[in-house]
Amino acid sequence: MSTYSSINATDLSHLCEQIRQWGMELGFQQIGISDIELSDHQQHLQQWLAKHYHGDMHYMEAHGEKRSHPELLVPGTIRVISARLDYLPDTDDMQSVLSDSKKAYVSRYALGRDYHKLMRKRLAKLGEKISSLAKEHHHRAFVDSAPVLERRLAEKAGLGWIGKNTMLINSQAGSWFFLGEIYTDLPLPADLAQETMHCGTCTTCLEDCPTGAIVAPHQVDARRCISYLTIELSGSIPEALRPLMGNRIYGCDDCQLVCPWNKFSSFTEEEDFQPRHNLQSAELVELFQWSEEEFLQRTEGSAIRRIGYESWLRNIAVALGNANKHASKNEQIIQALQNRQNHPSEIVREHVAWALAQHR
Ligand code: B12
Repeated sequence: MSTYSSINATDLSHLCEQIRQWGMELGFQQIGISDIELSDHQQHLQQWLAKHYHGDMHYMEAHGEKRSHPELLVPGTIRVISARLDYLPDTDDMQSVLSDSKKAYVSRYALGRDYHKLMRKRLAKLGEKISSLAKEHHHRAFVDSAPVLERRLAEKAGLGWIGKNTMLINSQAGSWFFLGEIYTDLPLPADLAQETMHCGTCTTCLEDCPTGAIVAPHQVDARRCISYLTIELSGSIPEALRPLMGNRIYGCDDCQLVCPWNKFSSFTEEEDFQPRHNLQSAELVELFQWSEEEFLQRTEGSAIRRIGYESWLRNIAVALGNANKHASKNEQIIQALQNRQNHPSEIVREHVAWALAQHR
């Protein structure tokens, strides 16, 4: 890029070191830099779309080649700075919540404040700091929402490998982290890409996925994934999948929980990611009783709010249908479901009727 003809290689490698240091100061655990060549994964993405694994997530097919061509999304982009932010809060044992069918399992990334804003703000700050040294620097920060192939970019930046569960896995930090990026027109030296995958012969995630959504190594059929069913899908959850969802009411962590690499993960110290309203181990019945007002108030600033009250009740109804089927003492559950039998939403009524039928 001619704009930077005045910056020499030494300046650029010094700038890279600065970027890493600023990244750590801003609370990221790791920063890596990659070029923008993504054509091999463009093919994977195309095949995934062709098989309709994206279900109703039409945004996944809506941007042409922008996802695999960063320079089409932000003209002039030649490098991507990827950042890792660990999110796992130090909560009760996750397995014990999952195996207590009266409790609600909320995926660990969603227990506290929504990560999007927090991360984008920090990336924007990092971008500003870079501009203070490279004056004509053009950049844009992304977290999740834009057509960006985040995991492949992070893999290329040396942050980990894409595992069989499709998560980006880091050999020292597991996979309980978010990714975010800065697209830049600075010709920064790229880091060494992660070339090797360390899943070996392990297929635990494929075997333990409750709904069999990991249909082959590195391929998730989102239409079966509990994360998709509880968060992305609006409307009716396919009946055949409901009994397999257990008590997972928002997202699912099973493919990370069983991953042996997660024994190397660390808990986050971010105040914003600490659980609110006891969501790490709340009772299903209690959450099902929240009014719409309570839902809106208690999920303020949380990612959960985006699914809306109707999907919230729908998801909990399914979990209540799966709760404690074999025990005789489930009156409290049946009562809670009956109280919602005449809810104005047809979706809620249908899932409540299904749940009640499970207890008959
Ligand atoms: C759409 C989406 C979903 C969908 C679809 C998931 C999926 N696997 O695609 C749903 C709603 C199901 C979902 C769920 C979750 N998601 Co999500 N999701 C995304 C999003 C927006 C796009 C992902 C994407 O591009 N999918 C397209 C497919 C084709 O890509 P892929 O599955 O990753 O497959 C890649 C490889 O496996 C490879 N590949 C594909 N086929 C083949 C075949 C072979 C043979 C080989 C070798 C390779 C290969 O190429 C693909 C492209 O690189 C990203 C953010 C972003 N903009 O990137 C977040 C993101 C991936 N999600 C994230 C998270 C945290 C989750 C959940 C853990 C949330 C939860 N607890 O419920 C679950 C995990 C489920 C899972 N195992 O993926 C994080 C992941 C961080 C990390 N450490 O990897 C991201 C990066 C968001 C973020 N900014 O942090 N998600």
